[in-house]
Amino acid sequence: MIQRRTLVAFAATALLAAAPAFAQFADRTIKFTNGVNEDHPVGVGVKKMQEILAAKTGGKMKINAFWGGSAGNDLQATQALRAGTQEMVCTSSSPLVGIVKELGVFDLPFLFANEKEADAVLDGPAGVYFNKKLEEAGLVNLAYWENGFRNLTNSKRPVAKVEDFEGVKVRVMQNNIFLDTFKTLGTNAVPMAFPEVFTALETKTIDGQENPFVTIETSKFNEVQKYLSVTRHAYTPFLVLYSKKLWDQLSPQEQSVLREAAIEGQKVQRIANRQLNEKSLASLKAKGMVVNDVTPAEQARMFAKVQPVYAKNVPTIGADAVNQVLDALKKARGK
Ligand code: KDG
Repeated sequence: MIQRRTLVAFAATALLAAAPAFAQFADRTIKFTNGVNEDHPVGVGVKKMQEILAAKTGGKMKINAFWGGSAGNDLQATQALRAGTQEMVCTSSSPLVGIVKELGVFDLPFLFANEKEADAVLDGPAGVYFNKKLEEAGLVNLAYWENGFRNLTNSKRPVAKVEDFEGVKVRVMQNNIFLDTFKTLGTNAVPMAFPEVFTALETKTIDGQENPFVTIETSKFNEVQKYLSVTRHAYTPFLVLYSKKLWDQLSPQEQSVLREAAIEGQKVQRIANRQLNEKSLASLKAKGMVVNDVTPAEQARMFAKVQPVYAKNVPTIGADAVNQVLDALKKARGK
């Protein structure tokens, strides 16, 4: 029978032994914002980050997450990071093209065919290239998480062929390439921050929007949208950004544990997003959305119609950035 005083002495020794292990971490509460709700797989990634920080820093570094755009939209948050007044944001790359124009390559329509290609580009040298551009803008990208393949919802009609886009008032992200793409397809495209979308749909200020199935479901767009058309017209990455001004104030150990946490978060977030993708589609159907596929032939017609978007925007994005992605794509496709 171990004496109680022996156990207490052992525990005290263990704590004293551990104390120096966490000495290099300061008490920090990291503000993390994004536009999706906590039941989106971004929540799975954040939970994993919180677990790792708790274990590796003895609970000294904590993430305080704000969901559903409650603490501002992606662009506002990103500017706060650049100013050094907020630590982190998980944001789509699209609204940041005014800050890092090269990110526009990810908005080119029908760029990626599947998640495997997206991972190959983002997790390879091209991803490093964009991370350097982000750092020059005061933003440290800790990892690429997944928003996913985007599909159109609207309250007017099924969109099964190019002509069906005509006249639909579609919200797009605050991004010139999405604006060009949806205008070229014939819609009345309206740029708008994500947190405003649900109300705009509810009040019929707009007819439609476009997002991955998981975002459509976790943002409850099915409550204000009738039609879901599986266009898969673009793949959007999430950036897990840290303010460089605040990053530079961290110790090497603190920086290292944050990078580790974000990469572990990436692994579980991508898996959760892909597992939930098909479940969300089934759930949206069960909740009454009228879902239509778009045939490969019609997708090809859509792609052909938006070719001018490439010609118009590639010079602005920059040939270097575009070639980084196209070269990585060729490699991923075994060409
Ligand atoms: O913070 C992330 C959200 O804002 C994200 O869902 C962005 O896909 C997006 C959109 O349509 O704005």
